[in-house]
Amino acid sequence: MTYFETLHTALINKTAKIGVIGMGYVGLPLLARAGRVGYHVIGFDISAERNAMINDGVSYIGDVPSSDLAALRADQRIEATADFTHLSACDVVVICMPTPLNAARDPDMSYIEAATAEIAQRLRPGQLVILESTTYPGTTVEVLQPAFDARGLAIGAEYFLAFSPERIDPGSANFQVHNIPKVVGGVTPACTELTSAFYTQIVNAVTTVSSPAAAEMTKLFENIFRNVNIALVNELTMICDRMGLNVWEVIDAAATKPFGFMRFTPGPGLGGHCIPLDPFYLAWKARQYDISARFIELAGEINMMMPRFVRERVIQALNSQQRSVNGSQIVLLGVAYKKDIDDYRESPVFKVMELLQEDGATVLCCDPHLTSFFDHHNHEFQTVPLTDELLGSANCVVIITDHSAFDYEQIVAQAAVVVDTRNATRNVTASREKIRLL
Ligand code: SAJ
Repeated sequence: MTYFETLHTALINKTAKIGVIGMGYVGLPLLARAGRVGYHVIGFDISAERNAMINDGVSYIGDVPSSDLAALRADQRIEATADFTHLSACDVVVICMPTPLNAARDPDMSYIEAATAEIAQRLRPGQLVILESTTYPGTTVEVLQPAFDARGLAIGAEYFLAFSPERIDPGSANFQVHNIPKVVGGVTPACTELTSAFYTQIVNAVTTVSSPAAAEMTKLFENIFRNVNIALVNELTMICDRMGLNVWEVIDAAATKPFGFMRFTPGPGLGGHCIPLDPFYLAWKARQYDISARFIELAGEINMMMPRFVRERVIQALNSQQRSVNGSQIVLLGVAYKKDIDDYRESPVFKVMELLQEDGATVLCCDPHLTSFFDHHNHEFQTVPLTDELLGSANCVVIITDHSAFDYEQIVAQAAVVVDTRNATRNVTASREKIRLL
């Protein structure tokens, strides 16, 4: 039998051993799902703490219950290690490593390069390598393939390589690994077919495309679509402000259109580990083809204007109380980058806090999902509990994140004035004169 036939059979009958590099919010759910459908899965992470928790059947990712890990451990289907020599035992190796931006806001490929080097050292005939990390078109063929080809194996015959973007939406109640369709692009048709055969065992729909670059571009397109549409509604907010129009009324009215429209809402800025960052992976690569991704650059500029727009709203709100920002106490409600989660990466709260502090305000933060948080300089901030006393002592309250746990009736009743960047108070009827929407 050929290496292709051997691996294809092992993928279908679940005797293939799977390796997943990176036990984060993408890798751990994938490890658990692959184990659940019957594969033996080895998770690779440099964190001894994460590996120990997985091997003890204890989860640290909300989407993966500890009970699932414990059951998989009891069945000896999963294990975690920092020993990358075990990669040689894996028939499939999936890379789920971070792809952040560096200080110059260019792609930081160091995690991918490190994983590639570990795999290349141990690459053997019959292995399939899949990159899932969001990255610029060309990464799989330009960064991974040369390292693997250097081992002297023939791609598509002796080893196999593909890209399949992760689409995990942390904390989503409706979409988990098994019901998020997968896009697959292999370097050769055999690579595509084996990768499709693998994911067909673990997700409910697989779409194949003609190359890894097409799959890499697909993922960026998905997230750039969101980024530019959020920027559009943020720009509309600033225009409506000048015209004295209520942008939320306009959005609600536009959303009555049953086709050809998709609702996005303004906010204090763009947070998260995907949407603000992914577009710059494409902009960076496009420049190498002498084309500027103007939409992406413009969207980034507009989204980055929102914290200052919030500051303007606060100035207006305090002005209505005959107060200056300087010397005021301002309470920010919400640190997380979106509602009902504790993730605050790239959260706009940091820029809003910085601007108000520069104006001389004392700023306190409440977030029911966080007791403390760190800024980019690794300074730790403690959040404060939301109480009537705190609200009453504030000269202005700003809703940054529309967590469901907040009692918006209480907030409006107790606060002197509220700047609501999410229209979270839409259902509050009393004291509406205290509310300033974006
Ligand atoms: N935001 C707005 N207005 C909107 C939507 C979002 O200001 O109309 C802000 C959010 O407050 C947040 C940022 O944009 O600060 C990003 O929000 P997001 O809803 O896009 O959430 P993310 O960053 O968790 O995006 C993830 C992405 N998932 C993957 O990349 C696999 C994205 O593709 C999903 O569409 C999104 O989750 C989702 O729908 O929840």
